Amino acid sequence: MEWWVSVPKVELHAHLNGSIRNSTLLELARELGDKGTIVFSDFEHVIRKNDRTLREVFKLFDLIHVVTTDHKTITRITKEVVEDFAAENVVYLELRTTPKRNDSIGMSKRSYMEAVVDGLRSVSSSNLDINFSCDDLEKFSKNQTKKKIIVRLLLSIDRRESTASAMETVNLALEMKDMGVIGIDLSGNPTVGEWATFFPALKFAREQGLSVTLHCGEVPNSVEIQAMLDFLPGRIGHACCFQDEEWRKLRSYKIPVEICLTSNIRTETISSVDVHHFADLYKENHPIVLCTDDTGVFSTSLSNEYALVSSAFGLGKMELFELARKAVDFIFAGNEVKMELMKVYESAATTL
Ligand code: 6MZ
Repeated sequence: MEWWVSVPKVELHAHLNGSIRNSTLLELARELGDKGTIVFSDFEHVIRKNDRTLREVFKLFDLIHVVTTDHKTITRITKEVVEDFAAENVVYLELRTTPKRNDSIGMSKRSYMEAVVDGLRSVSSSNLDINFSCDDLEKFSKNQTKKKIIVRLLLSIDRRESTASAMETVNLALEMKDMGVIGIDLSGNPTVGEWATFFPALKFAREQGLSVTLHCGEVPNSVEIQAMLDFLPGRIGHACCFQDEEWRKLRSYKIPVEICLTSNIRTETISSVDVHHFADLYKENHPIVLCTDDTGVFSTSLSNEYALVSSAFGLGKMELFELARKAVDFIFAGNEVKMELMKVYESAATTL
């Protein structure tokens, strides 16, 4: 097994519907093709395409949502995505997803999220133990026989949503705190929507004790990027299209950055890995965490992202281990979970 696979890892930026296995996506599409709901060959062509611009990625998400958005499927993909992360030794996962309403199949944002939680519940098996609620952490940490993964949920607000819809998502997150929901993410096509639309809901979320992470700077937009940084989110994702003033704010506010190398390169948000801002942020010791974004859509894995950092920037084993370990500082879960993860890294350090 490659070393990066065996090292314990923390994943903080993973979108549920972007992390579906290709095999599952094709199976679901084939079923809908057989029913005549979609044309399977068109779908297959898009799924199998490797390089996509940012615009094409969002078209793909709309297509993915056509085949995944019913309760049974949401439960299934949640289970599979968690199992896939656990299989490559992700020990803590913050999984984000956009609660969806679809009246034609009786789906509300709440029932969508309940289907996600059902998926988490169904993960436990003979060789894998999951913890997704703070209540059971003590019992979970005592069980030493199985592989373990701690999962917490972030609810995403899609940039296509209105203020009222964003507020509904925040209220849902508050209602579902005891089911492992700990925060809010703002994501979706960065060329759509206005910061002012989401700001009231994000501000309310933070006032109510939820953590907030923002997709920030996937496209150039100085006014929005600066407003986002001044909001002082708990973390931001991407930070690709920053100007000098935005870098200055990011550094002075010390906002942790979720780095998604493969995603940024595949969507051509960054022209090549050697000019990626990872290098500068890493050298300056700015808080960063390696993440996947969408393992399915970008055919990557967290281990692959660590391997990429090693080959592109020449980081050795100890440096990569430290990078993985430091991610614990930036998780949104509380101290109890942090302590648990610190124990995992202490024990892993003895085997280096
Ligand atoms: C912005 C992204 C994204 O929520 O249906 N999403 N938003 N930038 C990205 N980088 C390329 N990757 C994924 O997962 C899919 C949704 O996550 C957001 C988009 O809103 C996409 O529709 P869920 O589980």
